[in-house]
Amino acid sequence: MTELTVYHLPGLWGLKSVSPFCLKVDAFLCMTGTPHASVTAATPFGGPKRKAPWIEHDGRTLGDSTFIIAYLIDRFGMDPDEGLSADQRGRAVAIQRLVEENLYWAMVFDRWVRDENWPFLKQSVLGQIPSVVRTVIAPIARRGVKRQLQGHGLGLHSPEEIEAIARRDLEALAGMLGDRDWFFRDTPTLVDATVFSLLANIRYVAFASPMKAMIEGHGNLARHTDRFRDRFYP
Ligand SMILES: N[C@@H](CCC(=O)N[C@@H](CS)C(=O)NCC(=O)O)C(=O)O
Repeated sequence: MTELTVYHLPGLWGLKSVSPFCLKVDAFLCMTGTPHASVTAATPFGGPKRKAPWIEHDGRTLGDSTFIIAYLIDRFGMDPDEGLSADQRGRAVAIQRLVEENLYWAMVFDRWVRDENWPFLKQSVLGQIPSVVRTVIAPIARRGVKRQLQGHGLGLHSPEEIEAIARRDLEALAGMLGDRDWFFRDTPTLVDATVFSLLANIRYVAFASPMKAMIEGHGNLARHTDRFRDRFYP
């Protein structure tokens, strides 16, 4: 079997990566014990879609965390979602969309738009870029992310409106988790990795975010994040 190489954005504050999508792939690799080499990339631009994470395996390069995980399940045969019902699989997709297509952008807003977080952003997400280059490209990257936020639509809202959107998403997640340890059964599945990867990137990092207090306010979500970290990143 040829070696699997996984490229991810830098890690900090005890996290393997400050990118939720990279952390999710890493969490999948931890859950399944898939052997691999892990490479920190300074920028996402080496990836086939100019986004991180991406992998190289068997002569092919593949981007997008969901496509990567589907490929690895197919190639290595280890599926944390094995045995889930059609209803659970459907809810897993809905939760993933909530987390990755909506709540993620509230995190992006906090990190890239709030001025107080700008020094932490340069230190973490852009932390592996040589400082002379970083000075030039950091403001360009910030303008690009602001354009992405506008294109998504979230960036058209006020900070208060974004906070309200995030509050609703977190309430929904807390409601779905309830008093269970994991979303669907007594062992973690992929959706637990997906939720962990974003919530850990809010809770355990130096970025200021109103979502930190919201998560603490939902004890079950805070405990879920700690539980996943303690199990897979002791
Ligand atoms: N749908 C993709 C999203 C990946 C993504 O947005 N990665 C971010 C880092 S968290 C990125 O590389 N952004 C760079 C950019 O958009 O220019 C996945 O699941 O991998």
